[in-house]
Amino acid sequence: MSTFDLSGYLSRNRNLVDAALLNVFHELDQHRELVRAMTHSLMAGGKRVRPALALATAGALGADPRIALPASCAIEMIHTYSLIHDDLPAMDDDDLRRGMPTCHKQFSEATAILAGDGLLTHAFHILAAPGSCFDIYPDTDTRLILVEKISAAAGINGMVEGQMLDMQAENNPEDLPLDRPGALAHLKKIHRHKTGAMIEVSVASGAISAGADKDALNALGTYAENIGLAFQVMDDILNVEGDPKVMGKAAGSDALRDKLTFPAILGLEESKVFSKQLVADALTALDSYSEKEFKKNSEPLRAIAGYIINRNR
Ligand code: GRG
Repeated sequence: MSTFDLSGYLSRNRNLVDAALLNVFHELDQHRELVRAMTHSLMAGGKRVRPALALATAGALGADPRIALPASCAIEMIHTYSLIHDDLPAMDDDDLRRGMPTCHKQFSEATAILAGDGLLTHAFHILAAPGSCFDIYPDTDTRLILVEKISAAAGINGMVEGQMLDMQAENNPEDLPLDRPGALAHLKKIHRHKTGAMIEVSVASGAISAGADKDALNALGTYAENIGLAFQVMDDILNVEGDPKVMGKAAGSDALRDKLTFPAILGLEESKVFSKQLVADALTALDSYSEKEFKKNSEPLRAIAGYIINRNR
């Protein structure tokens, strides 16, 4: 039984990331409406899971975790932009996010669109020109690789495509496969893109920032792929458990017509078993990397994998 204090670890990392983000924004005029809208959402108290993964990965490879801070901040800014745009009336039309009014509710719809655009573009600016925002940062060649990987994960073959597939599934449910294997394969495809890609690139960015070798990148890639999917399966489980209307519904084609989710295809209990199997596979992947210090140093990564399926929001 591990005695690792994950909540202390996550809270220290959150402080590190929040301080670095404040540093990034310190350079900008705080009174500008656009900057206020960006920081309203960015500093609204997200869990900072993706930065924690990047920092924990760099630490697992024996590097100073702070080397992964530029990528961590960029990824959190991109993640926040995606939430701002996802909440817009044209998408999910949500009033609350992270316990606060959504960006378009607090400001205006047009300002929220621009705040998302600002976060996305400034994320790549800080990777290209980290300047005085960070005490340490990867060399120029490494930062260029980070720009390549993070833009690929966030963009048209990653998160944006995942959002598009999700939207199409919602708007055109009649086009979805209704057989269990077909529906499951399609749902995995949506979430590998929509949620998984940014989680995978968080781990990859920590590894790349730390100068990982090929074996480490492979083992960590499999770890990240599994926890990325587990994160979404758990998100679906939490949504079902928080909604009494869906709670009693059986898995199967009727439930699938409501919304394509893991509990709708597999049922609640099998979804829980599936999420546990994904985390077990993630841990097995970490075991496959045999570098001497890695087992000890990767304790935070193991604990985060467990947290992903034991969290309550
Ligand atoms: C608009 C291009 C575009 C993409 C949006 C990620 C996304 C794509 C939409 C978010 C919708 C959603 C609730 C997805 C479920 C999984 C998920 C990404 C949850 C939010 O991430 P957390 O739990 O949130 O890490 P915090 O607030 O803690 O950062």
